[in-house]
Formats: sequence, C-alpha cells, structure tokens
Amino acid sequence: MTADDPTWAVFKQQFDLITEISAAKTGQNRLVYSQNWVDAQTALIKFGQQAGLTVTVDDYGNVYLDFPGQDDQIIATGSHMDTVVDGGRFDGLYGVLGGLQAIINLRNQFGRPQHTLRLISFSEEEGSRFPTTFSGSKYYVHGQIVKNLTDQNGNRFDQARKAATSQLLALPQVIHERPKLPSAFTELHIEQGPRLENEHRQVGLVSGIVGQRRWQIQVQGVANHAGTTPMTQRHDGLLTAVDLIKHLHAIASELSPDLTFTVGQLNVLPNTPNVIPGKVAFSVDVRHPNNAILDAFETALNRSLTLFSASQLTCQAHRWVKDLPAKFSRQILDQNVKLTRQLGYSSIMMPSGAGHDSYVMNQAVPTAMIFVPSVKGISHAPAEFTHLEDLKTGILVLTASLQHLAYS
Ligand code: HGY
Ligand code: MN
Ligand code: MN
Ligand code: MN
Repeated sequence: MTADDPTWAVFKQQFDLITEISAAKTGQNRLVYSQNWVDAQTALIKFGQQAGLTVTVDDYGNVYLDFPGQDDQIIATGSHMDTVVDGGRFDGLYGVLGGLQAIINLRNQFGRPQHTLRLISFSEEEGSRFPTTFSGSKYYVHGQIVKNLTDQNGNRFDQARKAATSQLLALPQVIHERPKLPSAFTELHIEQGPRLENEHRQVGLVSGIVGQRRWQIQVQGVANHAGTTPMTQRHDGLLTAVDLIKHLHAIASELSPDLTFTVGQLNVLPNTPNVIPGKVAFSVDVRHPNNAILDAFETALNRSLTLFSASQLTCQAHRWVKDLPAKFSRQILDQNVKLTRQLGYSSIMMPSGAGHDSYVMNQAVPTAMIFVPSVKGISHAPAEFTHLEDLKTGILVLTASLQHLAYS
C-alpha cells in the first residue's frame, strides 16, 4: 500500500487521524465512553457520511454505517473501537477502518449491492474500563444491558454510557436505534500472536475461538505495623496472594501446555511500605480450546481458596467471564479459503487465542474472521505492529468475501 495509491490513501489518513486522537501516555487509550472514544467514534461517523453511508447509533454507542442494497438482507463486517490501557494501534481499529475501506472498494468497483453492506464499530469489547466484556455486541445481538458497574475511579457505567452516546446522537443525520441483525458477519483483525509470522503465511482463516474464563480473586488478611508485628503473628495478604498465584500457575501448567494463565492486574491495600498488606485483589485469565480443561482448572481454583485460607485470612473468587469455546461458520470459512487461494495469498486455518466481538455475533449469525500477521506476535502493547502490505492483503480478502456474500 503506497501513500499515493488513491484507494489506500483514505484508509491511511483515517487510521493516522484516529490513532493520533487516541495517543495518550505511551500507547493507544480509547477506553469505552472516554472522550478519546467519543472523538474516535465521531471521526468514524464523519468518515461514513463522507463516503455517502447512512449512520445509525444505538443506546450503547455502537456505530453502524450502511451502504443500502436492493433488498433488506444485511451483510456486515466490523470490530471494536475501544482499546486496552496503553494498547496498540491495530487491535479493533484495523477491523473497523479496514471494513469501511472494503465497503468503499466494493461501492467504487460494483455500485449498489444486492444486500445492504454494514460496517459496525462496537462500543466495547476489551473489558478494560468496566468489569464487563463485549457489552456493545451483547447489546446489539441480545439486547443485554449492563447493570450497576463502576470503573476503578467509581464512575458508573450507565452515566458514562449516556454522556458519551448523547454526544454521538447529537451529530447531524444520525439515526437512533438498535438495528436488525445481519445474515452474515465477518471480522477483520490482527492475529495478536506469532503463528502467521512464524509459519510465513499472509492470512489466517479463523476456525473458532478458545474458551475463556476470568476471575477477580480477593485475599483478605490483616493490615498491621511492618516493624512491630512479629513474623509469627502476621496475616499478610500479599504473601498469601503470591503463594496462591504460584500454586494456580503450577496447576495450569500441569493441566495442559496450551492452557494460558495470566495475572494481569494486582491491587495491594493500603499499598504503603511500612504496612503489612491487609487486602489484595488480583485477576486470573485462563483460556483453552477444550472446556473440560477449563472446568478442571476451575475446580482446582475453588479448592485452593479453602487451602490458602486460614484463621484471620480469607481467599474468595468472583468469576465474571465464562465463555465456552466457539466454532465459526464452516460455510463462510470454506468460501474464504477458496477466495484467498484465488487471490494468490498463502493462508492457514487456525483458532483464535484472543476474544473478539465475533464470539458474540456467532451466537446469532453465521460468522467468520480473517487474520493478518502481527510482527513478533506482539499485541495489547504500544509495540503492536502490522506491515502496510499485510493490512492491504487483509482488506482485499475481506473485500472479496463481502463481494461474494453481498452481490449475489
Ligand atoms: O482479551 C482478549 O482476548 C481480547 O483482546 N479482548
Ligand atoms: Mn480485538
Ligand atoms: Mn484486544
Ligand atoms: Mn444473496
């Protein structure tokens, strides 16, 4: 993709504009319903209107850009607009702007489609601000609403949602509704792992998504004086949390080498050098293609809570994600294998270790995903990178896939 290539200059310009809006601290920060998030969704709405697409926004701030077809069937593509804290530039945004570019490519080449082409920018997928994931796609697919959640600064989900979404609804020519579901959904996304690069393949055609579970674990010990409390009379929340994390990590490794185990968040209270930690909270994220392995881990985790509790020290767990392994539409997957081969790209069929909005769309609509390589497999970090040529490949495969679905 060269800058002077007209159909790509638009994508590059849009991508640079939104990544500039979202650049804060050391990485990309578009936490759901933050001002960066509002500004990014606003920019996307303007891109859609410049491209002559109709704009719909629902109560959760999902943005839908439609290129009307001859009948009322809808073929959709899209991804999420939110990011993790200090994230990379491509996770989510590539699927949103790449999907828009694919629709613009089809409009320029073939004009009006048989079925309406829809680009969706989901409001929230990551779960990086409020303890909920996929709130945008769950609202679109199931009408599911989020109740009584606050972020780490005590902001309430519903207030943040209304304040942010009202700014989008105030924009000119924006339809306010939760539109009907499409008859197919395809998400373009970076792989976020090293496989395509290691195997020198240009495209990943995704067979499904591994199962995932997430807990908030709380260890409640007794805060006390660091200097005067004898070592034999302590109920140290942090030392217990460290031992529990090592114990759970050992269980995960024994259960399966493919079971990913991550403690990404650790809060120590009162987090002061001369106070023995009383309360410690940490996250546990585990993933595996086989649900029985995840069940076995969960049984062992629950047993560990009792094992590590003692007099004056309790260990509790609250599970807030339980996603079963998912298989995507075999029909669209096989079609994409054929199209990718016809376009002359090398590809592999592979499962996704990362969660995606496609997980929720797949619960109601035939769904597919297309991956492009991540350099060194890095993601959820500022160093996340995908080469321009690979970005273009993904958009061209998506364009061919949507053409097959929407123009016949
Ligand atoms: O955590 C995930 O797998 C996704 O990137 N939200
Ligand atoms: Mn993503
Ligand atoms: Mn992500
Ligand atoms: Mn058709």
